[in-house]
Amino acid sequence: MKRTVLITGATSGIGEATAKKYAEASDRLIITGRRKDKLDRLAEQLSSGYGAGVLSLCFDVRDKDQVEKHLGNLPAGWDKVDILVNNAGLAVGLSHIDEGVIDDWDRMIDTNVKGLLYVTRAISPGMVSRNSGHIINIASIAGKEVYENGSVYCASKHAVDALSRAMRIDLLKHGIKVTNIAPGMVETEFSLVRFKGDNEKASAVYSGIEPLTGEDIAEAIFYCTGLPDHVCINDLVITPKAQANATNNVRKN
Ligand code: NDP
Ligand code: 8X3
Repeated sequence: MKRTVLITGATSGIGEATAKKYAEASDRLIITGRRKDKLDRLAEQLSSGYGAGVLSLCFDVRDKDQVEKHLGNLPAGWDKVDILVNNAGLAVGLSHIDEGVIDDWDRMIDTNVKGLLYVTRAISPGMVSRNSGHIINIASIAGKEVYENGSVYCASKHAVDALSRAMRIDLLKHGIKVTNIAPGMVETEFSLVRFKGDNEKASAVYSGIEPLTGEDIAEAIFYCTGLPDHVCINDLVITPKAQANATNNVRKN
């Protein structure tokens, strides 16, 4: 049976690959993001390339009124979300705590933590009323460990990790599964955003390493949501073979 899958941050990287993965399986997609051109292009690809039903919603997850406007009133036929992938997120900047840029901190906390909460608050009541659903939270290895210059991003992903564990308890009696996925290095637009558009710094992150791709993470998400109803994967840490954790990796050159 076709499932309705809502993916936040589907305009690039992990979210985009995940949308394609579900479309390939003939599921129905609600895709979101701020960049309308990218959203429109993806919607077109999903519907003409895969024949998928698509609802595309352009909004900023940091804006709770916009989240409520779009997700609190999903159109008929789209209002029963089976799978929510809380993926929209970002790292902005790298700095020691005493030199941190407060606007960068706000962007990370507002997107990664508050945005995820607003979206979950809008979608989870429907799941509760139907006693079914699956929420996938895209956290990070930065939610398992901390590293120099990454304090606020790491804190925001530790919050996602804690929210995954806590929402699993709250939603347990309603038959809703919660899966936390913690990727290591994935080559997407992530580093370009972290380095504020500096391509050279962004590509250096992946030099000499075969990083994960958005498709690798999409595969894992899809797997977690395809298991028998009584099985719930709680937490997955996924790194490239060349990465042991946030600070130890081997590079070829
Ligand atoms: P990308 O930068 O490629 O994708 C991020 C997505 O989030 C985009 O679609 C972007 O869309 C969306 N987004 C960002 N801010 C907002 C916002 N305020 N409102 C709505 N959408 C927003 O990076 P990834 O695919 O790598 O990142 C996806 C998730 O994976 C993030 O949560 C990230 O923290 C996490 N992650 C990434 C890792 C990596 O190494 N790449 C490793 C571990 C976790 P738009 O700009 O159109 O709004
Ligand atoms: C992204 C992975 O190691 O840059 O969440 O924090 S890392």
